[in-house]
Formats: sequence, C-alpha cells, structure tokens
Amino acid sequence: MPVHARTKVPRCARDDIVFESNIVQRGALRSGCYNSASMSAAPHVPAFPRTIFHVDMDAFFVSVEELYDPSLKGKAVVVGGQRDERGVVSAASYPARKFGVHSALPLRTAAKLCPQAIFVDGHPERYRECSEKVFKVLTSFSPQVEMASIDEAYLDMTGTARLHGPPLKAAHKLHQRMKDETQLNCSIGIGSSRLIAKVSSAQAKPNGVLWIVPGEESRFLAPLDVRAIPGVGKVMESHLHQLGISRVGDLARLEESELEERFGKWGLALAGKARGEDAGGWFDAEVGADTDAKSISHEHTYNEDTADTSQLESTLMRLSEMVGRRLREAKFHARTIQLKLRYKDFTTITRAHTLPAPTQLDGEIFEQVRTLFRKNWKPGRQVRLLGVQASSWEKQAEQISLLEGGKQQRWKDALAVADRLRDKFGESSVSLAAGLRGGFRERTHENPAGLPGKGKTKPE
Ligand code: TTP
Ligand code: MG
Ligand code: MG
Repeated sequence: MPVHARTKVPRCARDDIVFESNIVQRGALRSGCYNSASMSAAPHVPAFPRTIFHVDMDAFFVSVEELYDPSLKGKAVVVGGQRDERGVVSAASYPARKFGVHSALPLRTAAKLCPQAIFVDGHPERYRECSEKVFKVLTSFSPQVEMASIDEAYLDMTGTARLHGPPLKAAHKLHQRMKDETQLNCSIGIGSSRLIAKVSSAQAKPNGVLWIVPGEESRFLAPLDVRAIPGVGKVMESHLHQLGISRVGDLARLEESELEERFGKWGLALAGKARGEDAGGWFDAEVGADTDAKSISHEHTYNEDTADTSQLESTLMRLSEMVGRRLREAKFHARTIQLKLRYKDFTTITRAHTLPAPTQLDGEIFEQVRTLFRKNWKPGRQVRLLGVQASSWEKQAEQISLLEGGKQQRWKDALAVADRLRDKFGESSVSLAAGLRGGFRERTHENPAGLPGKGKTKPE
C-alpha cells in the first residue's frame, strides 16, 4: 500500500498536491498526481489526450561530479569554477540552494552567500557522456524523444499504456531504469501538453514524479507564480505585475484580446499557456519535430582582463577547436562564424562572417574568427570575454574542389584522431599549437546544440 508522505513537500509547497512515496521504490521517490476533488465540475477533457513526459535530471552537473567524488554527496556544492574566480555558477547542489545559490550567479557572490560550499571545476566531457546515457535510457522507453537541453527531454508516451501501464506506473519504471543505468536521480512531470509536463516536473523536484490528470490543467497552474510558465522572464514578469497579475490564474482570467493588444502574438500565446496549452513558440511542434539546434557556441571569461594579443588569439584558437569538435559530433557543417567580444566595461560586440563553403574544421573556423577579431578589436583595450559561435547548418559540405580535397581530407583525418584522444584523455589533452597559451579549464558556457536527440528521434 502506498503511504502518504506529506512531510516531503515539493519546493513550492502545494497543499493540493498529494505526494505519495511508493514503498516499492526507494523511499526517497515522491510520486503523486494532481486531481482536484471537484471532478464533477471538471472542464472539458479531450477524447484522446496526449501523454507527455518531461524528464529532467536533478542538479545534473553536481550529481555527475558526485559520481566521481562521492564525498560531495549531501554537501553544499557549486560547479563552474573556484570561489575567487570570475565567471558564473553552472550548477548548485540542493543544500547550496538553501543559501540562495543558483545557476548563473557570479561565483564570488555564491562564495559570499555560502562560504562553506565546495567549489568544483566543470567537466563538460563528463556531462556530455552522462547526457548520452540519459538519452539511451529514454529511447529505450519511447521512440519519440526530444532532448531539450543537456539534462532534460520530452517523451511522447501517448498510446504506450499496453506496454508500460498507466502514466504513473510507466514513470516509476522509467525513474528506476534511469537510476539503474546512470546512478542519477531525475524528476518526471506528466501532462497532456509539453507545457504542463515541463511545469509539473519542476513542481515534482527533487526526485519526484507528478502527473496532472487531464482536465485539471488550469486548476494546477492557477496558484503558480507567472514565472513558472516557460518563456516568462523578468521583463515580462514586471509588465504583468504592473497589470496586477502575479499568478497564472490571474493571467487566465484576462481576456485574450487584452493580452494580444498589449503584447501582440506573444500575448496570445501567453493566454493559451495560462490554460496549459502548447501555445506559441517551439512548444507548438510535436515531440521530436522541431529539433535542430540553431547554433553551437563556446565562450571564455578571463580571470583577469587582458589586452595581450597572443593570449587573446590563443583563446580564439581553443574556442574554435571546441566549436569544431561539437560540429563534428553533431555532423553539422556551419556556414556562418561569429565572434563575441566583451570589453572590461561590459560593452559587447558580435561580428559574423558567412563562408563561401560550409565547414567543420577548427583551422577554418579560427581563421575567420581571427580575421573578425583583428578587424574589430581595438588594440590595447582590455577584454573580459571572448566567444566563438557557428551557425547556418548544411548537412553535407559542398563539393570540395579536387585541389583542396586532399588537404581537407588530411585535416579531417587528423581532427578525427584528436577527437578520439580527447574522448579518452579529456578536452585539454590535444590542442593545435596556437591554442596552447589560451589553455583554460573549460567553463561550461555552451549552448545545448548538437545534443543527442536533436534532429533525430533514435540514437545512432
Ligand atoms: P537545470 O536542469 O536547469 O538545473 P539542474 O539540473 O542543475 O537542477 P534541477 O534540474 O534539479 O533544478 O540545468 C541542467 C544543467 O545545465 C545544470 O546542472 C548546469 C547547466 N546549466 C548551466 O551551465 N548554466 C545555467 O545557467 C543553467 C540553468 C544550467
Ligand atoms: Mg536538471
Ligand atoms: Mg534541465
């Protein structure tokens, strides 16, 4: 018999959500469904509601680091760099979050808020490897999987009841399989839309499963802060506050036309989202349909600002190598290369160049980005951050000219060897000569492009 475990309430405590700990599972898994008592007044339920799972790993980078150093378990841990470094927190453990530490906070602020925290450098190759394992587990469950970032995915589980049982049972099975295969905890939100699944997984965290029964969407969303709606950021929040709207329920009560008048297309989408619909933006697409990443980028923030040309260009080389590697992993060829340059006073410029033929070679990316840098950097001016971005994909490189072909192929072969060495010995084990002085521990400012599951629904 399941036991009610109302002592372990979700992060934003909701009296109306009943969480049960399933005694078959480890005691820690909290599981429940949102199904308000007044079902007689239930709104319209579609005849064939979709069943979407949103799976998100708990404190992902921290949990991966704990696998390598179990002494970190249960402690306040910050991943992303050392306490006295510039740059930002990538991930914070749940004990660290109690002190107000969260992703994107400056490391030094995190150290002030939580002096006892253990600061750990990030290891992107470890996270990518674990992300691939996560993806494998998910695809063993449903053929329709779409990774939405390095640690989360949507699964369309509609029509899988005969195979996996009803939603909560299927989610327990998936949760257990994830734990067995990756040793990591995840939280699973289940709903009739991607939006509901995403919001409910956040409510279920950490280590929980939450099913929003079809028909209950609006009632589930109503008491939540407007920020719980994906896409509502600080700016939109303050616009809404000015209108006296702070909860999703307030939003749902507004006339659609009023929202449209004030915020245009986005206002209309917002009205739909407040009812729990996949209205607007990429949420409209079927799971697995809108998948291709738009760009791949890497950035580096210096501990000390610098105006040293060779150091700056070495960093660009290293960033180009990292971008090139990700392009090759994702089997993309990029036509547009962009430089990002942030000065000491935070003035930031971005400059892009479109290549005559698409590339995935480190040297070609570097050549372009260095040209952009030399054209746009004012020598002597202190630089805080550099970034390299590749975009405008083409699946196949255009016909390589016969003369150039041999050279290109030799580079490709050499880079394939370098990639294999990096897989084995870590990101910094191989570098082109110019990159050496730019050597740095990777900070994990990478966008989620080229993730497993992006652009395809089955692993290769
Ligand atoms: P999240 O899933 O947002 O956060 P999380 O897994 O650390 O914690 P939880 O889901 O339990 O709330 O992000 C996944 C990883 O992505 C996170 O561990 C680190 C990385 N990340 C960054 O590097 N920078 C960021 O600003 C964010 C939000 C995440
Ligand atoms: Mg997560
Ligand atoms: Mg996530």
